[in-house]
Amino acid sequence: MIAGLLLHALAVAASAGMGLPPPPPFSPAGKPAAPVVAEPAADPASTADLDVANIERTPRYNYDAAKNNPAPGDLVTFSGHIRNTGDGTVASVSYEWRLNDAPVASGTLTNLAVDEERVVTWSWTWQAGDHWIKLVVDPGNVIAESSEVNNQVVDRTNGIIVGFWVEQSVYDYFGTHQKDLGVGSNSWDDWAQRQMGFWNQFSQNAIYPTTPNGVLDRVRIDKIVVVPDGALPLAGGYPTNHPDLGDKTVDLMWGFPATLLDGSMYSNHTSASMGNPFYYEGSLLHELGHARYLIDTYGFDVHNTAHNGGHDSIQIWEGDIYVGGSSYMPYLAWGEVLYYNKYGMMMSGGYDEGWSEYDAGALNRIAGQRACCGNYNAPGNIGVFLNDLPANNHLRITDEVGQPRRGANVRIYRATSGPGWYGKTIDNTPDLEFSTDNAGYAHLPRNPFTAGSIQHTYGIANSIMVLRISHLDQIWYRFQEVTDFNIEYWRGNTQNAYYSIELPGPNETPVSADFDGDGDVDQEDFGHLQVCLTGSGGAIVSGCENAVLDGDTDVDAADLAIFVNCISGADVSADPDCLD
Ligand SMILES: [Ca+2]
Ligand SMILES: [Ca+2]
Ligand SMILES: [Ca+2]
Ligand SMILES: [Ca+2]
Ligand SMILES: [Zn+2]
Repeated sequence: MIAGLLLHALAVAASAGMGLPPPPPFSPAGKPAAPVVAEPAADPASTADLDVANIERTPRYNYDAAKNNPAPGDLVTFSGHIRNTGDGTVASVSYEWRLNDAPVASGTLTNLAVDEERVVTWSWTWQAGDHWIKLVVDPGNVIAESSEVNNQVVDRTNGIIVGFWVEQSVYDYFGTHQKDLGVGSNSWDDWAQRQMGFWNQFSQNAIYPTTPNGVLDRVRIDKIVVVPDGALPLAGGYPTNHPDLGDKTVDLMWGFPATLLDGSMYSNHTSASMGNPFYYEGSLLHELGHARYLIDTYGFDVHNTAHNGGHDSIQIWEGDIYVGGSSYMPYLAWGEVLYYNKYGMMMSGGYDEGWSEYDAGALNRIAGQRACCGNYNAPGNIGVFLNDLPANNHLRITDEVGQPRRGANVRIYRATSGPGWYGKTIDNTPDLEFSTDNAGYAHLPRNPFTAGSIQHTYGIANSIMVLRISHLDQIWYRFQEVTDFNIEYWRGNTQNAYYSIELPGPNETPVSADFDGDGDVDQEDFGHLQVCLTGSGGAIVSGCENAVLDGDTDVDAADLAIFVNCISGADVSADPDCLD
C-alpha cells in the first residue's frame, strides 16, 4: 500500500483521470443471493497476479464529531486499491464494482507496472441498513493468475472502521512470503483482509441465546497506511496499540512495527494453521477486541498464587481446614488453579474459537456505534458493561434433581484488590449472608460483588465472588462471575434475573402441596390438609408432617394460604414454584 501522505493525491488522480462511467441509478434492492459460480482455478505456472487490497470510504468522519456517519442521501465515494502483485506489466485488465452483488460500474486499467497500485472509485448515495460493496479485478478471468482468490474485496458499507499502520519492512516481507502459504494470499493486504475476514466469520457464527443473530457488526479495513521503518507510533503511545493517536476517523487501530520481524513470530511461511500468525494472528483479533472495549475474560480465573508472587489469594478457612486446594475447593490444575472462567474463547485466549456468548453479548450492546472513548487498545469505555446488573438477582439452590434446598445458608465472600493484573484477594470474613426460601431462592441485591462498582483491571478483579452454601450438614464452595448477571441484563431481565446452582448430596423430602403424589393439587389434597390443621402454634399429628408448607412447626392459616396458591385442579399439573 502507498504511503499515507500520498493516499489522497493518488485517489484524486485516479478518479479524475480514469474516465470512469458515471454511476448508474441505484436500484434499492435487497442483497440478492450470490449467484452460484465456480471459483476460477489458479494457474500455478503463472507469475501474473492482480490483487484488490482494500476499499476506502469517504468522506471520513471523526468518531467524536457531531456528525460521525453518512446520512441517507449523502454522496459517499468508495476508493478501491488494485495492485499488480505479479512479475510482469499488465497491459490491460478490467474491474467491476458490485453493490449487493449486482454490477454497478466497471472499467479497464492499462499498463499496470509491477507493484504499481491504482485507485478506482465509485460513488453512491448512502442508504441506511446493511449493504455490501464489492470490487473485483479481472472479473471475467481473462488473465491466468497465480492466485484468483485475492481478486476481490467485499465490505459491508456500514462496517466498523478499521485502520492499520504498517512499517515498510513488514509490508514488504509479507509481500514476498505470503504466497508460500499456498492459500492464495500474496500481499500484506491479503493477510490483513484474511484477519478481518476471520473476525467477520466469527461474528456471523456467534449465535447464542443472548445473540440469536450472531454478532451484528462487521468490520471493514478502511485504511492501510505504510510508513517507514521506525516511524510508529506517529503521535505518541505504543507502536502497536497507538499507531496514530491523531486519527479519529477509524474505530479500531493497530500498528505493525518492523521490530515484529526480529523474533520468530512470522518465521513460518508455509503452515496455513490457526496457530501460525503468518496465516492467522489470533492475538490481533483479541487486541482489537480490547480496542472495541471487550475485557480479558481470563481475568475471572482464580489462581492461588499470591504467596508465590502471583496475583490471587484465597484466605478462607473451614474450621481448621484451609479451603484453597482442599476437597471444598480443589485445585483444577498445576496445584494452584482454583477456577477457570465460564465463557472462555477469544477474550480468554482461545483465539481460534471465536467470540464467546459473553463477548458477543457485549459487542452487540454497542452494535452499529462508532468508537466513543478512544479507538485504540484500551479505550476509556473498556469493560463498562461489567456494571450492567439486574436490580434483583434470585439465586436458586437445588439438589441434583432440581428440588429446592430450603433453608440453606448462603454466604458471599467478596474479592478485593490483589497484586498485578486482575489481582484478587478473598479474605476469611463473609460479606453477605442469606437463607434460602421454600423454593430454594436466596434473593440477592443488584450488586452482591462489591459495595462499589465492578472493577476488572490491574490490581483488582472484584468481578467474581465466592459462595459458601451449607445445608443439612453439607458444605459447598462455588465461584460466581459477574458475567451471568451481565448476560441476564442484556437479555432484557433488568429488573429480575434468575440463576440456579445444583449441589450434589442428600436433600430433604421435597415439599409439595400434591400430598397424594398424583401430579395435581386438587380436592383430595385439600382433604389431607384439612385433617392436619393444627391452628397457629399447634402440635402436628403423626402423618401430617408433609402438610407443613411454610417451614415452621404447625399447620395453620399460613400453610392454607400457600396451599390455595398451589391449587391446580384435578388432573392439571401442579406448578412446582407455587410454594415460593
Ligand atoms: Ca489475483
Ligand atoms: Ca484471473
Ligand atoms: Ca394431588
Ligand atoms: Ca405452618
Ligand atoms: Zn487481552
